[in-house]
Amino acid sequence: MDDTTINMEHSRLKTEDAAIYKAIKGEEKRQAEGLELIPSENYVSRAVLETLGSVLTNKYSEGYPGKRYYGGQEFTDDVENLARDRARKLFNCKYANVQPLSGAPANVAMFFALMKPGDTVLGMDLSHGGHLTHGSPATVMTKVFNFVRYGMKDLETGEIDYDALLKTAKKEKPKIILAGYSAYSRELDYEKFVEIGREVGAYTVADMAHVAGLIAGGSHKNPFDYGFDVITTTTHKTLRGPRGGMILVRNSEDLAKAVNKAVFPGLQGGPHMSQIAAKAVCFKEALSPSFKKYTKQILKNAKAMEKVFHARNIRMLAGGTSNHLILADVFGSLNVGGKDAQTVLDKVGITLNMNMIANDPRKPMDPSGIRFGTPAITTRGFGEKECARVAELIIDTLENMDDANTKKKIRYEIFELSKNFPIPDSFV
Ligand code: DSN
Repeated sequence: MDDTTINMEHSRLKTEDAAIYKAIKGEEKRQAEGLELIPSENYVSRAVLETLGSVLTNKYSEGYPGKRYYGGQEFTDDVENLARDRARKLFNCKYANVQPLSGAPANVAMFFALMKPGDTVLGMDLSHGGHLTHGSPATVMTKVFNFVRYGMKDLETGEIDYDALLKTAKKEKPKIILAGYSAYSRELDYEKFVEIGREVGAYTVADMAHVAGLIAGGSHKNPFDYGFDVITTTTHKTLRGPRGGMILVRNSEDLAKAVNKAVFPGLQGGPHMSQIAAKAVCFKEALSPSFKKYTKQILKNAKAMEKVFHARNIRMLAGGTSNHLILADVFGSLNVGGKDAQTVLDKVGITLNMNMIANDPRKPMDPSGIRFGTPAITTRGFGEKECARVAELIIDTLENMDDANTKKKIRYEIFELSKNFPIPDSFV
């Protein structure tokens, strides 16, 4: 496909490392000719890509602007200051640390900034939509801190059990109450979290990785407006920036100092300056009026998909969506396992991921659910009409798993849709 704007020349790489060049070209084609529905993925602008490939990658800059351990920092200081200023403006807070390499290290640094080993965190249960780093026994943090879980009261509405949360908080006396998720499709009641946090003397921290863009664009509530102390995030999901993480502090200088120390030298060495510069570019894009429009459309598009799933009687966890993602129980509704669903949809050009659902009778490597969302296809220019059609095609595929002819027709339709909505290269 020649008309895709993510097609980059890479002429030097082509002659000097043909194997990597070939893999990149393959990935470009895969991204251009199929639909990306993994809700944590997106397409960055050409400006972000160019920044990632800049000479900033050559530089070591341990420390923070004005206080580095190596010379030659006049330009890297500018870069990091710009990234921090734009982040603070975007999320309405006093302090920003833009050095975390990604979301998991951002959470690790945040834990060490706010707690001592043995302290307790109250985090959302993974099977109710929480994140691995919020206390999954598979993570090393559970050997250092004590994680206690909370979840949904009603799986069909997604309502969080705030009474149980308060009761557990009073009993467990957590240092941190963590609000945030990676497979939950509703908005959280931040006011309630802060109320409970204040009652038991815990810090309130939001991990907004999935909804950072929705918050930046004003389409979702900002936890800081309700008194949250700290926010962690990635920058590459709805925020549509480079892979990376960030920790924001609402207004406490002491907390901001603790966060800085925990990131460097506590956890990381030299910050990745090309990533930090690319974060700054993405923040500038997210501050533009068109980004607000983009995030509103993400939500409308998810609603359009929800409508089709409702109409065709496919069970959605939490009863549907109020954000950018849907978690559908395809095993319960269509007797198709999540793994098979992911594989067959990949073949017709729709990429999404299998996912555990609450009370899942199946295993993580072949769960009952699929998780999908609208950030990337909305970047591509899809509106409600196209998203509703994609939802129909997902269900058609899963209802015709063994029908080669139907799958061939669907693959062709996806190919045509992708061609008509090339990946854009600029958002300004
Ligand atoms: N892996 C990310 C996701 O897909 O939601 C979260 O870290």
